[in-house]
Amino acid sequence: DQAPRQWGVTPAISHSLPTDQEIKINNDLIEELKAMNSFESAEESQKRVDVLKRLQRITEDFVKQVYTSKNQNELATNGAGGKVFTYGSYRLGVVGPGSDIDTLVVAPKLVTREDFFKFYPPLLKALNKPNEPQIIEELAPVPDAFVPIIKFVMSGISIDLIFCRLGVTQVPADMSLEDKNLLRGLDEKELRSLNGTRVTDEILTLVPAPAVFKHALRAIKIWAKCKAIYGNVYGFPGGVAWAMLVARICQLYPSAVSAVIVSKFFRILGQWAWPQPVLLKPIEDGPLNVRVWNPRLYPSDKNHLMPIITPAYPSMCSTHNITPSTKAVILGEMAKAADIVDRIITGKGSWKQLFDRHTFFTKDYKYYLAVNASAKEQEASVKWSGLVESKLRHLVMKLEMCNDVIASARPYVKPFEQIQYCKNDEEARKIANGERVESDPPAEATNAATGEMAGEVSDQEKKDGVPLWITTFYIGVELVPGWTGAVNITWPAREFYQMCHSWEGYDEEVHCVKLDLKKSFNLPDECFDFAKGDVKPAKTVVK
Ligand code: 3AT
Ligand code: MN
Ligand code: MN
Repeated sequence: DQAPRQWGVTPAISHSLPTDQEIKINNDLIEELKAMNSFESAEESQKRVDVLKRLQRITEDFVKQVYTSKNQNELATNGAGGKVFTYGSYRLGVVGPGSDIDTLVVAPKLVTREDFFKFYPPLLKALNKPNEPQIIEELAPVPDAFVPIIKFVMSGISIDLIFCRLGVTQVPADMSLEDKNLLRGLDEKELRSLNGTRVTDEILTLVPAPAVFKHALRAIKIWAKCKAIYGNVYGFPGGVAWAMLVARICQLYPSAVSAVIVSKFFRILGQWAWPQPVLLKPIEDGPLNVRVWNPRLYPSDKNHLMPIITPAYPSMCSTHNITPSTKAVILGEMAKAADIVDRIITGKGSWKQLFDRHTFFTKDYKYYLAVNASAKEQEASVKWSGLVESKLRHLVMKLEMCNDVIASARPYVKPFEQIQYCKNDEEARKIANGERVESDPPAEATNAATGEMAGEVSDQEKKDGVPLWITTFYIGVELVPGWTGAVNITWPAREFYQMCHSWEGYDEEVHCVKLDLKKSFNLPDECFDFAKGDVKPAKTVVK
């Protein structure tokens, strides 16, 4: 007999085939995923396939146009090719009804990023014909982003389109991005653009049974979102990190069904010897002069608390944002989930219990710090709120340094957006700074998640008013037990303001950031999903 193949860096824990009971519980899990609307319909999946086919044709036209504009001969032009790759949840096979498609355009070396931003958007716009339903909507190129991107909606599906050129003369339809020598000569933006596809492609080759992996990952992603522990910028694992964790468990149980993977997931990772890294394969060396994750070489890599390492060269830590407090929250949720899943596996509980909604706003804290980032223009607001968001976990750490008063602090993983129409600039300034104004201006609070309007604003008021785009982030604040004095956050606030204000794009005429410490019963409605049964905390009357 041949020994079974080893997946990953250690031998499997068990090669056991599933029992009848496990198969039944796995079917229950799939049913629960369906009930939670995790899967989309066959028509919706077909629509994604059609959209991608269309993007492939546009990509070939795009490359040809660039070649022609650079006076290339017909032979070179016709052979140049161009290919659309995917990454993100679509590539991993876990898209749900609301997911976007994350796509990467790869072109031969003659085609530059500037060409991409010059030629590609007009080709998209050309799909829209007068007096017909618009195929392309919300077209938004962002050439100066960390990863330059064109965002748009095509046939109703959100698309993130990024670009990379390779040092080759042809990009044929069967091109693969596996060869790390393709990375030679690329700039940092190109390397970052290529990374998503290379990592997701490789994850899929490193799991024994992709279908088992995909269902287990769907379950874990829903669980992490229900517990509000999903989101890289906030100090929690993001989609790719959760995928790698699931993949590692699949490697340890190559013959298991998804339900068993989910149950082992919480025990094994909840008791993992962190900061020992989670690896899907040995870390590779490569041809570039770039950093590969190595705690023995780089002191900053040694600080990673729960390192989850991407498999594709150059390997990186996908979880460098995790802090001591988010780590504690993640491990706490894993321990609770492990107990729940033990009951499910032995037939004493149901999957629904695993996906209970968090109680972040309804129960968990008495104090909440609202971080309001506001701007007078929409475009400025997008960048500014992103900047403030990226500094939040530093604020959390600063809050936790006030450990005579604050026991712990935890960021909520989603921003809330609203537009307020103010009477004039002076009022806008006051509102941005959290000062009281005589009469509250009408607020058009659009809940980012539901799209619901909180208040009606007449068109006249909109026309006359000065719009203020406000994005609010919340941090739950737990005080030291027995603390009854004032909660003074002057120092962390000052440090945080300084950090935000030192952004190179900061303009005090346009941007404002303001902290506002609230008691739980003063939280606004936007924090609650009443349809899901949330009950707002009430003010307790002391007798
Ligand atoms: P959805 O099904 O789309 O909700 P997803 O995992 O595809 O889940 P995203 O589309 O947000 O999530 O992200 C796909 C990948 O794009 C994940 C990450 O590698 C990259 N990415 C997303 N947002 C950022 C960002 N702000 N900075 C850098 N990379 C990002
Ligand atoms: Mn996506
Ligand atoms: Mn995306």
